[in-house]
Amino acid sequence: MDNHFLWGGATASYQCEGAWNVDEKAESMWDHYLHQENLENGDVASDHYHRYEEDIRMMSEGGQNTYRFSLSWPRIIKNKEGEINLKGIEFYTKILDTCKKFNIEPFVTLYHWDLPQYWEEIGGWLNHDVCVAFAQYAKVCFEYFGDKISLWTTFNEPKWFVVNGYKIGNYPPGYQDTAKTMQAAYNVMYANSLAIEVFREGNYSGEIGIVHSYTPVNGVDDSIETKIAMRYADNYCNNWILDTAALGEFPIDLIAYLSKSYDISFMKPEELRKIKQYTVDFIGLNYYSRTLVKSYTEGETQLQFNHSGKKGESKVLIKNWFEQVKDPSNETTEWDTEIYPKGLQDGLVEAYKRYKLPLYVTENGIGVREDVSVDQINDEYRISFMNDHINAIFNAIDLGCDVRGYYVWSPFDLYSWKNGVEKRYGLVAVDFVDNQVRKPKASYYWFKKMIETNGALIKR
Ligand code: GCO
Repeated sequence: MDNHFLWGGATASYQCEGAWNVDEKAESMWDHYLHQENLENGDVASDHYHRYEEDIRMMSEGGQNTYRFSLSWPRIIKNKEGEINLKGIEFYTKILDTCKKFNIEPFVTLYHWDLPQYWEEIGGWLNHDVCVAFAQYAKVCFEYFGDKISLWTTFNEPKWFVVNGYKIGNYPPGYQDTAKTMQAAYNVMYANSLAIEVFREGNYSGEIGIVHSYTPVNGVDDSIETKIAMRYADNYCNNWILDTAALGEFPIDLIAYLSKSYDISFMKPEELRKIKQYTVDFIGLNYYSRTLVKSYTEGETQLQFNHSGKKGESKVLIKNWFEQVKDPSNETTEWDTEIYPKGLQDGLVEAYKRYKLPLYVTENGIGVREDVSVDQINDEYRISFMNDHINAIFNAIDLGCDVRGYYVWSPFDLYSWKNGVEKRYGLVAVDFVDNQVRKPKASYYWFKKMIETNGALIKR
């Protein structure tokens, strides 16, 4: 491992900050949706808004040299007229200064799903104007924080927030509509190119990328039918984001297929030219599991998503594309996610071959129900999960991939979207009931030692 390799953890503003209406922060679409549905929410979450200093200090004491976090658009921009909230600017300036104080390299996401509600009210990602608004918000961030940040990303996991929000309907805004899904997907990818344009035109220092929930696609056999299913699955799961962000083109066969049934006239030639021109410098891959497929047989296929959804809850019906299956011989998490470290190696190799860009593993971790009241939390399962996935990264590096960092999800326990706080990913336990007390788990000390020994601790 070279000495510049980044080792750290990743969070998202909504999942850790809390302080949802503090210091003139505007409401986000998640605040609004969870309040309205009366579901467990992130109003307080890990109270990182008030405890960031302790959290960042613990990262540094845990040997980590980087922190991936997101900026909250509604904390920074008060309204659709673009008024800047200086208190929001002040908060992130303090976070960045604290990172500096503890020698932690910030890796910053502009959008991790918390769209301002004032935009959602006028159509959100279905309203084309939001693309320009996103680029303007990005410019505010580049201007205020540009000298403190050298690794930026535009969007976190477009696939998840678009597919869950517009097709499955279990995330806000809760649509189940393919035409809307396509429109939102297009607007997000166009907004990505506009933000990159602002970054390039402004000559800000550093690099800008995108973060994708990468799931390499495997087939159940070598048949031609399975290969066709794999191609559909790969387009659907990966390529519409990464080909577009990195190569500047939506996958041509996907567009051809969709245009048979849907009106895609919203894809304007001049905008497609912009998408072609403004592509990313690097790719962040979030890896939780792979996708195993077979060809579609008959009837309606149920494609089951196993990330960020409880067992059997998040499903989408896709006709004639592919069928997702499970390999029963592999272990799964309590949330039914197949544990498959080899997929991370395959994904890195595949992405590097296809895009030839530097890669970061921007999220990887295991969500578990844990008793954090005990004195010492022995999360051996997390240690073994991390060991095997870091080993997969080492294998990919040995095979020639340019991988530059690893971010565990998450450095401390967070609120997990629709799963609330019972799904814990952290290296540090947060007592959500009693005073938000932080307590390192065994995995925290293991990670520290692993970093200090530069990976020598990894069982290969
Ligand atoms: C969870 C997840 C995370 C988040 C993350 C995705 O918290 O439940 O599994 O991976 O969803 O926000 O980027």
